[in-house]
Amino acid sequence: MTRHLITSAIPYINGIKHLGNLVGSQLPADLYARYLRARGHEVLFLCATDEHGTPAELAAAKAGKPVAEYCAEMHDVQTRIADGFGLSFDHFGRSSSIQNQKLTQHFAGALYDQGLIEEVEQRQIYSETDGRFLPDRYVEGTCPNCGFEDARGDQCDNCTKQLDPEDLINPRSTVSGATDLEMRATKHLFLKQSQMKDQLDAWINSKTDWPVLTTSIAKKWLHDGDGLQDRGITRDLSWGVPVKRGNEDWPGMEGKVFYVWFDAPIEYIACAQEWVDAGKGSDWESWWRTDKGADDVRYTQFMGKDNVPFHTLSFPATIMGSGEPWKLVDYIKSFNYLTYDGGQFSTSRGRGVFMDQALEILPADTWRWWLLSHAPETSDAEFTWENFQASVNKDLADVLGNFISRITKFCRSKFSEDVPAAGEYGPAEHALIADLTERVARYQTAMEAMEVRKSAAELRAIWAAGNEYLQAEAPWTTFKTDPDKAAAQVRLALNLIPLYAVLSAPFIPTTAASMLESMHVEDAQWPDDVPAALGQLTPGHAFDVPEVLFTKITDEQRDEWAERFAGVRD
Ligand code: B3M
Ligand code: ZN
Repeated sequence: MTRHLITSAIPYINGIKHLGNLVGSQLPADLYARYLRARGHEVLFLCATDEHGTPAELAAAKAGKPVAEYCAEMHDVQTRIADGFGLSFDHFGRSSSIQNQKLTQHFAGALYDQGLIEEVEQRQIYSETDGRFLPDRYVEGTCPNCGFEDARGDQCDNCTKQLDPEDLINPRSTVSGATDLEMRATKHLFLKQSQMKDQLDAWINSKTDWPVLTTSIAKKWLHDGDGLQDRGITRDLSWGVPVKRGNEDWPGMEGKVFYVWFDAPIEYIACAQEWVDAGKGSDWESWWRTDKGADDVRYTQFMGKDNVPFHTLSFPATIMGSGEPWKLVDYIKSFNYLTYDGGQFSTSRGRGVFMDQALEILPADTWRWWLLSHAPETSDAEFTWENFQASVNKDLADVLGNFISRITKFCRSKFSEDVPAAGEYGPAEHALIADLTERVARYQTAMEAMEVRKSAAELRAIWAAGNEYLQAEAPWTTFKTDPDKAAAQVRLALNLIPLYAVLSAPFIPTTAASMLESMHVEDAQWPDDVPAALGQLTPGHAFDVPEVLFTKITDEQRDEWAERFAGVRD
């Protein structure tokens, strides 16, 4: 059994994520974590909220709250929603944790000691009233191009011209409205990634088994244009990890914090410390330090394609550059985008379904199934209400739900709520067992390879095999002439339910648990031996006919939701 470390990209704190965010990182990571646990592996599955940077400060200001308070509240909100979706994190941490602060400062110190950090003089806008340097987005004024009065320091929203803050006429601070701004010299830290280009290049080239989506993005950044650029890793914000090297102050860096993309991936490591400090585990170093046992760990990361450069280049540069024995990622599974009904999801316009809304209207398993079975793996995927309705009604209600309800009800009406004892299996039963044995092997192969859509398709085919068997053998007809044979057919069909539950649990964990509960199966095991697993409900084993597992989506609901989530146009 292998030890598996799994991380999902950590969602920004500034608001509730939409379904496109969910399917691009947290949900497939959860699928994989649940599958590996079910196969008996030791798994540490970590995620966190990404709490620093301008977006967090701006969102807090908009909410009229101190940023620390805003982040704490939003972390609770995101935790609740993650629970609602059944995301089985071993720990859901916070990048603003003290553990991450210390570790980020530690990495900066180590990189400095290795000669990989350069101090660069820059000129930047300073606000006397605010007593701070202002990032570009914190300066507004009149656009020199079109005269728009609320142009931002980085861009004019009216004419879209890219700007520098010193281009603005009558510039003012968005923090205080102050106009006593001036250009001043200041220093920033740069990580000399360019010096590590060869090392990173060799590392990426060694990853021949990675998805093309992942390696092509990494190679583009390594080789296109000017190649790998040195990267500014400090910002003039008050919210963030204060710039230090280890425990020491960094002269000239007073009042500055690390850039959010510098500290966010370090949270993957700090999160393991938070997990231990929260009393949920022990020995985080055995997961992260190759000198402390992490050599045996297989580390897999999940993320949307926009996050790939940071995980294939910047974060590995941080780790490799430190000169310390930290664990590097073994496999990066990345995703394209999910689009919404012919366009993009839009937070500002409320377009598309957001995680909290999704849970308000339907059970999590419905969303999990649709999203995973349509995961944007080889290309972007599109959410439409028609497709969602069709897939829920067909796959979940007609195929899986109907199979279970039909066979349990039939057994109750003709025999009892116990597994019938009579009859022997014939050729059709043996053929079904052989077919399922093969299908389960194929499903496992797809799951192991993290081929999400393919896994869903294999699982759906496993469900369908049960329905086809019932359709062909028709125990309700057999019963009229040969009740013993019908009893054997029912016995096998009932045994499919716990098998389906265990196989389906990574996709639809809540439903799987209630399937096992109605079949009175505690402590269900993965079917390493499918024929044996299909004999686990022995004659006389009691069960209950389950409640309706999946309710169909009506045309009225579909149309109502399509309208509700279309977004307000501005
Ligand atoms: N928070 C972006 C995102 O949520 C960013 C990921 C950080 S992963 C270290 O897509
Ligand atoms: Zn303009």
